[in-house]
Amino acid sequence: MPLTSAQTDVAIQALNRFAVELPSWGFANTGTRFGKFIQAGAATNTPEKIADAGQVHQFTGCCPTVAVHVLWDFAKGLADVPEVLQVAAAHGVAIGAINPNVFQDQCYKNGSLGNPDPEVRRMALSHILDCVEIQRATGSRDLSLWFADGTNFPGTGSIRARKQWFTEGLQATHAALSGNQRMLVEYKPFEPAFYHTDIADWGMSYIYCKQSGPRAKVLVDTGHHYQAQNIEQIVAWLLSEDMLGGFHFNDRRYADDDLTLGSIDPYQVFRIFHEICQFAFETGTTPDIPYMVDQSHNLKNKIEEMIQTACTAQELYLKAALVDHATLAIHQKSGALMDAEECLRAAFFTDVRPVLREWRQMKGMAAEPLKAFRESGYTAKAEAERGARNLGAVSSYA
Ligand code: PSV
Ligand code: MN
Repeated sequence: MPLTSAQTDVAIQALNRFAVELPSWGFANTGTRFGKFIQAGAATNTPEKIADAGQVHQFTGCCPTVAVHVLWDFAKGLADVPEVLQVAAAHGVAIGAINPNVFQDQCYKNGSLGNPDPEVRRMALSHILDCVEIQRATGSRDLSLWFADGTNFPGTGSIRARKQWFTEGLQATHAALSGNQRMLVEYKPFEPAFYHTDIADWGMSYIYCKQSGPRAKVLVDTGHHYQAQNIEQIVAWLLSEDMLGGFHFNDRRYADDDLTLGSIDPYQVFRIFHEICQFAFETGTTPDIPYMVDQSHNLKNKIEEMIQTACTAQELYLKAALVDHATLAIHQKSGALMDAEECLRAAFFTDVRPVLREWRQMKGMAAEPLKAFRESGYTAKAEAERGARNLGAVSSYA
């Protein structure tokens, strides 16, 4: 059934406000710890990553910002900021969340802010504070903190001492923020630490944020939950506590494995968006939530995969926006279970692709982003320009 004109209006408004941030690290060749499959056209440096993100925005119209990972994108630290800003502007995007990296250097073997060695904790904090300066220089609102900290074997670390060190490090980070700056604290139940992680779930993140101050909010990475966990309930709670800082979107079948958003369970993503849209309806507000992609693909063409992700996010957000919130509230109050659930199902099964095509055309874009990108010839050009650099690193590429 085609949308009514009232539904079309709701859909257009939803599309006008919806944006999703791309990760710079999703455009370079990456792999699993078992191997790396090189793509000849993948980005080989930060300007290329930003250029590729610009392509995704150009064809989808909903990805105006790019999250950056400091060690991977700002090798020279603050000195790199002017070039990064200039490249971003040239490609029609802005710099989004700043991600410190306190996990890959050798000194972090036993952790960063949770390391028993005070000198390592000091180095980690110093890197994070440098990132706050970069955040200030790029004008980014959010500092996005993820820690690989934890232990691998029972008894090998003091869980409570590490908690205290984290509290101190996060409070010191918070103290450095000013203006509209915020810090987002991400949680993850395991990997790379396989016995305990220092910020394992949303409750731990919530406590650290509360102890740090009002600029600290919880970041929900959809891949960082145990099987069967009710993520939308976590989202609803964080919303009601004004503690939802943002999202890292990806999907997973078993554990955090960076699968494409919605590729395994689109209804899960819809239910998350539904909690947000229902909250907006009930409170008469539009929560300002950064939706960020955190995926890094080894096998699919990286730009195509990001286009697919952005379109999926738009479709699922749109479906959630189309839930008849007023009717749902009546059914919830009267205990009409079937009717309430059907409100969600009706929206979820609505084909929103026609109105999405219409919106794109209204904005001067091609109706089918993936097709248009493929026809643009960008991949062939990138392969020609970057192939030698990418393939030079591999001896057995066939
Ligand atoms: C860790 O798994 C994580 O989700 C963090 O957000 C990192 O910044 C990102 O992935 C790195 O790919
Ligand atoms: Mn993440």
